[in-house]
Amino acid sequence: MARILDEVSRTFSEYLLIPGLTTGEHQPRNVSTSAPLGRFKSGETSRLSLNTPFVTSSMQSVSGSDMAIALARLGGLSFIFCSQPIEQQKQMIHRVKTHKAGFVASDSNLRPDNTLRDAIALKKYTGHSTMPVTDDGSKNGKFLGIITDKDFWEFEDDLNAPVSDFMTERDNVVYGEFGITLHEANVLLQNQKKECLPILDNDGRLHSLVFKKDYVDHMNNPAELLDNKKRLVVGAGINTHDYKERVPVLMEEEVDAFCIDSSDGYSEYQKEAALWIRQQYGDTVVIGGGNVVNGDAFRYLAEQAKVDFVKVGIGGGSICITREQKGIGRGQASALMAVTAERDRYFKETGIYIPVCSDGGLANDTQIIIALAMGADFVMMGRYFAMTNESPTPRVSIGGRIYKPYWGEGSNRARNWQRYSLGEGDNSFKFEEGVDAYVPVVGSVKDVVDVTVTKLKSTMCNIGSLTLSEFAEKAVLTRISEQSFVEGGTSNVVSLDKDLPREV
Ligand code: MZP
Repeated sequence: MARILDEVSRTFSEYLLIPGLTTGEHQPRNVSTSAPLGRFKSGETSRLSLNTPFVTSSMQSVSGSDMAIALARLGGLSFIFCSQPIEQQKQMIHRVKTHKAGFVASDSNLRPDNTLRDAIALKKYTGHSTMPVTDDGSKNGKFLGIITDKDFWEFEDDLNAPVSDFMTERDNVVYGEFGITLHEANVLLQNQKKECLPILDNDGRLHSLVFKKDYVDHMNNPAELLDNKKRLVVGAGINTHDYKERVPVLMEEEVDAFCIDSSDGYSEYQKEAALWIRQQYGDTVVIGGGNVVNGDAFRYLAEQAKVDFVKVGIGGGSICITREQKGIGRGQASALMAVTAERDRYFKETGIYIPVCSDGGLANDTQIIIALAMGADFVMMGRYFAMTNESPTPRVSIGGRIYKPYWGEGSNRARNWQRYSLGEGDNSFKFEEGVDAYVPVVGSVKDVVDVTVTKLKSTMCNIGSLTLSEFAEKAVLTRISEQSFVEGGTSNVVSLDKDLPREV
């Protein structure tokens, strides 16, 4: 007969943290948000750690190279999506690994005969106000000049006029020659008091752009996650169907971590895939498994599959309908607590620590903080990152607001049958487990991560902790009633944000 667990499935919004003693040393500047990614023995440290405990979902609408570059620069990690041809995924990893901080490929380019109207539309589309003009409008075309939104007046100038009438022509542009170091480029920017330096090759073609703001950004990003060759760290999603072809190709790029991407990871297929990779590549790469929602599954992946980290979560993702479609899953908080409890038992028994990742369903910063307090070593997020400028989807205007498409890997749009199919695989895709949606654009990855990390550090100080492991050890949580949930919002006041119409 079926067994019914005593516990009700619970989610993060049902809990609050009780503050602990805060002392003088508990200040955000003293707090470390470093988190292990790979398994390690008691007394040792993980061979790869995050400086910021956030990773991106391996999803088409989330994790391309721009996202991976932006997040690694902030100390987190992206798993480049695997629901694409192997060569294409390799190219994305290549871009991250060869990313020279500071030299960026231009993604907003115009031809000289494009109109001002085109320039305005392009700026709205990419969010970038500096647009090189090349002979064919491509990012590596012959460089003819540059136009920024300071060069014209949108409501005064003739929007049908060509950009060539308004751009600064090449002869008047300060540029750098290909081969110049980043330091030299920054000195040029500083001496010439410029915001942007185009880099041209010997034939006068545009190679890349160097921005003053990136230099400032770099100085403000001491958490950057680099490998031992000073390249950005990047991960890749893989599946249990074509890993024998995919993994060797991705390893040519010296990818740092794999995450076996499956909606149900408690399977022999995960074990076979993880052991095969380990046999081929030893400990040179971190291997994560999942997703699971209970202690038995954790132990199976830890003991039998020997994975480095275990990912928790079935059916909680913002675009996920697995629970509705198949009746499997578990409230994310209950799932996470069951798995972290097993991880701690396993550590006590064996002296081996296996990091746990809470994946999906994190609807706001508070829930991220609660997940880390419940013992997640790091969190994986899709929606959170899909909303940023760096996600690989185009911006669309709906009803005057800017959105980006965000779709599940189990949606008809992604058709990632490998993530959901068991056994030999059946790519006929008979039913959906994810939806196709839109999310509002909220700014850059840096904008959102900075705010979340600031809140996290502040809460860690409230609990009296300076590291994430201390945070989880000291955390005391209370379940809340519906009434205390209401009490937690604004009450008995007229809120300028919620209750009064805003002047536009
Ligand atoms: P969220 O951060 O948007 O709430 O959830 C992202 C997570 O949902 C992913 O990391 C992945 O585990 C899961 N996911 C991705 N696609 C689907 C689907 O189509 C899904 N059902 O559940």
